Amino acid sequence: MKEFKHFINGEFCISENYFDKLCPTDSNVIGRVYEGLEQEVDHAVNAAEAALAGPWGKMSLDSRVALLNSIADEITRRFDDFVTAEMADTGQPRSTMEHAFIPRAAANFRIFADVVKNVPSESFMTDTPDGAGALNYAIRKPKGVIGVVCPWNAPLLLMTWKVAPALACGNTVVVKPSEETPATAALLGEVMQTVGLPAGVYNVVHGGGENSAGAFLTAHQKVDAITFTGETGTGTAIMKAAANGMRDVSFELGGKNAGLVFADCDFDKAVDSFVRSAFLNCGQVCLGTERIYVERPLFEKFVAALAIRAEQLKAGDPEDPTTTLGPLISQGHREKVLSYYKKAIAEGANLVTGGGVPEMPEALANGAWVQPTIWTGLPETASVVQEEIFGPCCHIAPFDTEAEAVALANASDYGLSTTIWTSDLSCAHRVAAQIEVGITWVNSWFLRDLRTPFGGSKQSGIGREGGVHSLEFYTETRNICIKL
Ligand code: NAD
Ligand code: 6OD
Repeated sequence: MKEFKHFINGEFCISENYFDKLCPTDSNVIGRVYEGLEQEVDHAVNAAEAALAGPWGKMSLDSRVALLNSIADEITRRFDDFVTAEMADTGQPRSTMEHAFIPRAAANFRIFADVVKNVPSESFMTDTPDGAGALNYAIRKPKGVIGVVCPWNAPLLLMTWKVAPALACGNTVVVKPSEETPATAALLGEVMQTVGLPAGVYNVVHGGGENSAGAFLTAHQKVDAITFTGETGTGTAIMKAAANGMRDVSFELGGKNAGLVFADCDFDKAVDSFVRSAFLNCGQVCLGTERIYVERPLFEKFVAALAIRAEQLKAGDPEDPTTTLGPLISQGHREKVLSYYKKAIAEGANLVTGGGVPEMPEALANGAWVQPTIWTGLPETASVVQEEIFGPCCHIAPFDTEAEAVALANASDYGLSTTIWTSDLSCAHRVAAQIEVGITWVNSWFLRDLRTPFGGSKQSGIGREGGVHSLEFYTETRNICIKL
């Protein structure tokens, strides 16, 4: 049985408490996860604080950049280990890991090595009454110890999306991975040892949220800033903890993302894309589409085409190359998703496809499987249309005018992402500018340039990360004014 240990001050260690890690495909125990409490969090935060005063704090930018690139190289060298570890934790197909999620970890380290090396600093010449003037210039300083609290849906991608810029800026980190997905954060500890990252710069404490490592980390007064990806409700709890001590936060939270399909779109490409945005990772992608609005002339044809494609998805063993659909992360999450499947019917939905649990071979019968599901016919007030489900499901409704499409997309407390499908670029520009989200894709989805601002509007987040936007969060900018 595997053991998932904490990684503190450059070494793997265990603690008294532990819990079982279950495999989502069959609910068998695959490992023991050590649970960090106050003592382990304190140990990690103290190590992270001490590392700031050691060789890491004094390291030249060039050396830091070289280390980040070595981390990327080593992740690439151990690509298969990361793929296998994350497959075991999440149960998702090998192809999803190999193409969508794991390569991003190395890319995250490379991009922020480039950004931090090339970002210019700001300067202003100021007129003064004596005519000599003054020169202002800004310098960036690391914020200090960063608490990184992560979800389970794309564990390595989302964790390195925060750890890479934090380290690029000279901070140290204490990572709290999700209790559901401990493997790749621990494996990254091995990478850090191999490349010679100074002890205490990268620390991992496993455990849960409330009354566990997550809450202890975010409450710790030596944590200077907190970056979090997860549910909006958890973000609220973390923000309260961060208020104590006036610590900065960066939040990437939940979503209820809309897709808009105009009648003039490239139909086949649109359907292909919605198969991904609704069902990739078994619908457990924050940027995924759970509400689709289709211009009326195309509505019936679109619903029928997406239903056929949903029915063609093949749930199964993640190692089987023909598998295209994994399970949900846990039985607990399956209960939540199935409760929405029931609610949809109770609220009057027309069930187009799915709605239950697929029949699986005996070896996988106890896994957290659900069918990809499509509904139509619900009012906009239905809970299935308003609340984030985070499963392989979507509601599809027709619209008649551009203004109506915009209003429907915006009728949500969330504001993470939208995908618009049209061949009329003027329409795309007009509509995109009106949608209240952090990111809008036109004729694409999840096409990422890591230099661009990423984050959510409304209840989907606070702040932006990506490119120089990450530097804004992971550094403190100080102005120096020199009277000439
Ligand atoms: P979650 O909020 O339940 O848990 C996320 C992390 O927070 C876990 O590590 C958990 O242990 C920890 N946590 C829980 N309670 C805590 C507390 N009181 N104090 C400190 N830490 C605590 O989220 P999840 O279920 O792991 O992930 C799914 C959610 O994440 C969905 O809502 C999804 O939309 C969101 N998400 C958002 C983005 C984005 O970029 N906006 C990306 C991925 C996932
Ligand atoms: O691409 C990213 O940087 C990012 N944060 C993706 C989030 C995916 C959510 O499941």
